[in-house]
Amino acid sequence: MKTQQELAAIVGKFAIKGNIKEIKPLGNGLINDTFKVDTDGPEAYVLQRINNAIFQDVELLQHNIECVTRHIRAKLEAAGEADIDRKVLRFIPLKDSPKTYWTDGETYWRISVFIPDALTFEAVTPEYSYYAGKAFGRFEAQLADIPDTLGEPIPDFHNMELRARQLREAVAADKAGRMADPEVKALVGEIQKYEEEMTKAERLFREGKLPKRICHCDTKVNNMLFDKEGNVLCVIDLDTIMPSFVFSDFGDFLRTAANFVAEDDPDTSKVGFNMEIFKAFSKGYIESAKVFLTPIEKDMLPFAACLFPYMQCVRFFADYINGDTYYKIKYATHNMDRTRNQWALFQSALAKVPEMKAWIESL
Ligand code: GN1
Ligand code: MG
Repeated sequence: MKTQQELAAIVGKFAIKGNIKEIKPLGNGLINDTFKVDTDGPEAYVLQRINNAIFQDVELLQHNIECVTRHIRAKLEAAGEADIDRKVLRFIPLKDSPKTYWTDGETYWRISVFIPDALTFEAVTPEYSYYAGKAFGRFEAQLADIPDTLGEPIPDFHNMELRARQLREAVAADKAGRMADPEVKALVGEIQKYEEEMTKAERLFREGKLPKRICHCDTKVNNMLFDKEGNVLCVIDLDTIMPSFVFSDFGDFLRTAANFVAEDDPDTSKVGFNMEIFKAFSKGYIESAKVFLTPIEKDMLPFAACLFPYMQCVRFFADYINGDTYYKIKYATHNMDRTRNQWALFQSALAKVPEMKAWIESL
């Protein structure tokens, strides 16, 4: 952990306006460390330590983010939008270079302008889900004609074949001795029964039937800023923007927003897939995304709603079996609770596929 003085020295590398008044922790992401920097100048800032164990190519990552924010800003300007600084993130360059990150060779840092009077939520109503759906569909539509080439900051991030393989590798290595637990062993078997079905998007891609598009790939409900009236201001947490199936954004939003409880609630009897949220979100999403969505993408949206609880279950479970090296945990069995929760959500979503299909067809 860095001291206040050390954090202030890092902030001092960037071309911010004003003097630092206070630096305090912000939000609850599982990967990066985030702080709010208050100043005596006109704006406050968000300081982030980029987790470079996970994002190993920070240069590429910031390149992606700069291209995306520049492109969206240009679109907003062309559309004559007001208040653009609240609708797209703005990263601050260093004092002595145009780069938007600083490193001491070990840790990596960046600063963006803090968007004032914005709200984030860990849970949303159907009405807000509808706005969120419109916003993510619009985000993808805005990026459809980006001229730059974007890389994959985490290669094959949402590739289910890779995630299934990583689970198999974790089980085989059993680094933390957790395979001795009969519950763990049984759940591995249950999960693998669905592997064939849940990896079908990758096969369709190889057959040339399913496209990849620039997606956000971390559309958890708390990665979106709303204003006080419920309008979506912008999407944050842009590290994972990369070419992916549209299922990524559609599925990961519902994974968090349509669960009746948080992703780590240990009481699985409360977990379930909320169809009201699904209906509102998919309506909004399709309204904005219909300009580019192909029939196969649209038909597979119920699949996406199942894929993401499944994939996240596999990812949390592999991390648990590996001895908790990826996600931040607050207690020893945190990843196991997350795994059980996502498994229960997957089961609930699966049971609702016919209802989801009927709704999507009606839109
Ligand atoms: C991580 O950083 P955060 O908390 O927004 C993870 C997502 C997972 C999520 C699960 C780079 O997101 O993929 O869905 O935790 N991000 C990365 O809560 O792995
Ligand atoms: Mg986040």
